[in-house]
Order: sequence, then C-alpha cells, then structure tokens
Amino acid sequence: MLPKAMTRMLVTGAVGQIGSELTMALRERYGHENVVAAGHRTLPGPTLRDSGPYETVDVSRRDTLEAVIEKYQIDTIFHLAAILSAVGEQKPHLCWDVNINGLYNVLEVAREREMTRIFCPSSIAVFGCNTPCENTPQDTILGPATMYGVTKVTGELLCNYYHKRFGVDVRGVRYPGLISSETLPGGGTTDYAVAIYYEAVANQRYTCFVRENTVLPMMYMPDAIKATIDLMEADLPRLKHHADYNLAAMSFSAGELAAEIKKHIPDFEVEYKPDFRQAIADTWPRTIDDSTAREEWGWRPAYDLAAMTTDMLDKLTARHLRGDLYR
Ligand code: NAD
Ligand code: AKB
Repeated sequence: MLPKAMTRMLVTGAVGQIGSELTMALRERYGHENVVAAGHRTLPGPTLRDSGPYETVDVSRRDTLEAVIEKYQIDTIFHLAAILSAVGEQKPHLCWDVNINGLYNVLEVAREREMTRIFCPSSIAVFGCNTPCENTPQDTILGPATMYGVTKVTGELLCNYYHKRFGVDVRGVRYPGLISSETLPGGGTTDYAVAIYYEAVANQRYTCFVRENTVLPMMYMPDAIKATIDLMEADLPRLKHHADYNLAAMSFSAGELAAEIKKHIPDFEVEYKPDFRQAIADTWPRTIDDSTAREEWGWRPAYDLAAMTTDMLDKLTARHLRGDLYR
C-alpha cells in the first residue's frame, strides 16, 4: 500500500519562533493555500497572515481545533503550540494544560480522523541531572527537573503510545536551543542565545542571564526547519524511533558565543547576571549524540557557530538599518 500523502496541513503555534518560519517553508514547498497557520493570542505579522490561510485556535479547547481541521479538511498537523521552560516554571498549571491537554486533543483528533501524519517536537529539556551530560545517548535516563521537561517526556511517551496502539504516524525531534533572526523566542531558558545577537546589533551590550561557562546544545533555525521537513518526509519503515529523536548541530558556552560575536562587533560587551534560568540550564546536557537520527533518516546539520553568527548578524543588521529589529 502506498503511504498516505501530506496534502492539507495545519501549523499550531504558527506565530511562535519556529512556527513563523516553518509555516513559510511549508507554504513554499507544498503550496500556500495548503498550509493553514493557527495562532493564539499574539497577532501574526503581515507575511504570515497574508501568504495563506490564517485561523485562531486554542489547542487546549478541542472544539476550536476540530472546527479548523474540519473547515480545511486537514490531514497533517505540525503541532508547535506550547509553553516553554522559563514561563513553564512560572506557570506550571498552564504549562501542563497547553502541553499535555493540547497534545492529547491533537492526537485524539488525528486518531479519529485517521490523519496522514503528526509532528510534535520534544526538547533537550527531557533530560535531567542524572542523564550523562556529554554526548547524551538517544536512549538514556530522562528525569527532567522542570514542568516543561515533565510535559515533554509525557508527550514523547503519549506520541509513541499512539503510534504503537492506534497506528497514528506521529514523529518528533528533541530540538536543542534554537537561534533565529525572524521571531524572538517565547520564554525559554536558551533565549539568551538569541537575545545576545539582537542586543549586540542594537546596543553593543548584553546582560546575560546564565554564567559565562554555561554550555548548551544549540541549532540555527534553517537546520531545524530542514530536520523537521526531512523527518516528516522520511519513509516510515526506516524509522525505529518516532517522537523522540536526539538532534544536534553545535554546543558552545555563553562566553564562546560572545567571543564569536565580538569578532564582528569588536566593541561588544557582555555582563553575566545569572537568574532562575541558570538552575534549569544546569540540568540540561552539554552535548548530544544524534547518530540515530543520522542513521535512520539521514540528518546532517549545515551551520556551525561561525557560519550561524555571520548569517544572524547580516540579517539582524539589515533589519536594524530598516528600523524594524524589534517589530
Ligand atoms: P513559542 O513560544 O515561540 O511559540 C509557541 C506558540 O504557542 C506561541 O505563539 C503561543 O501563542 C502559542 N500558544 C500558547 N498557548 C496556546 C494555546 N492554548 N493554544 C494555541 N496556541 C498556544 O515556541 P517555539 O519556540 O516556536 O516552540 C515550538 C515547539 O518547539 C514547542 O513544542 C517547544 O517546546 C519546541 N521546542 C522549541 C525549542 C526552541 O528553542 N525554540 C527548543 C526545543 C523544543
Ligand atoms: C527552552 O529553553 O525552553 C527551549 C527548549 C530547549 O526546549 N528553547
């Protein structure tokens, strides 16, 4: 039997850091009218709003999700709506409600409608203090220390259960911290690695909320988008894992990141004032073993720290000169 095709797609959390870029990449690839962007409370920018269908969905309310799926006859969902680690520690109940009840609604609708495929991202936040922190293996101790991490582990288990028990083709990666030049991140621990570029361009100064020697796994957004589409287009029989692929591109300390930016902006100064997010960062791995993703679906990143920094600074400087850096 031929695999079912991905023809009508819904992106939840489409106004967020990943969604705003993934939606545009999907529209380019599969046709603008075939990719419905679903936002929540934050208003979309004109590019996202005007380049294809746009709707409002609260994923924790199944009726709002189902109405859009019915309206557009959706067969594939990229489920990005979530509460991230830092906001999740401040609002743990909301984090559970959105990340778990939202995902459950998506999986149930997918099961009932026999949808083609679901993408649900996980995170390096599934790991914890007892996880090996160097070259963290694919299958290892999890034990997250945050509500966000608890929801991500639960999400992985739920997705893998829906695949095994009901045959729902649900796939996902454990993204590292993502760095991007289009949309600011929405309240995570790795947000400093994005903010540092914006402030370097705008003010040549940045106050960093983790210590200088804090090392975390990171990835540039074009690689994250490519990984997402490659995994969703991979042949199902090749996949031995489903919703929990380790994914890596680069690891660096906050100090190494600042030093790389300083090569381009010599006057750039960074001060380090760790806050509550330091304790979260301290429970996450420093480097990740992503050999399973490389073997099972051919994952390979293109950007390292130097290439990413050149591209980020080019893009943000152009926006700064146009006066829309913090639009
Ligand atoms: P983001 O915070 O930028 O975007 C998430 C979006 O979800 C927001 O636009 C928000 O308005 C929306 N949302 C919140 N509550 C909602 C609700 N009840 N109904 C519908 N939408 C709601 O997050 P992101 O960085 O784009 O992350 C997307 C996914 O990728 C999440 O699952 C996140 O855990 C995962 N992830 C992201 C990173 C990263 O560094 N960005 C790393 C690892 C994993
Ligand atoms: C966060 O810091 O919460 C996210 C993530 C790594 O999941 N960027």
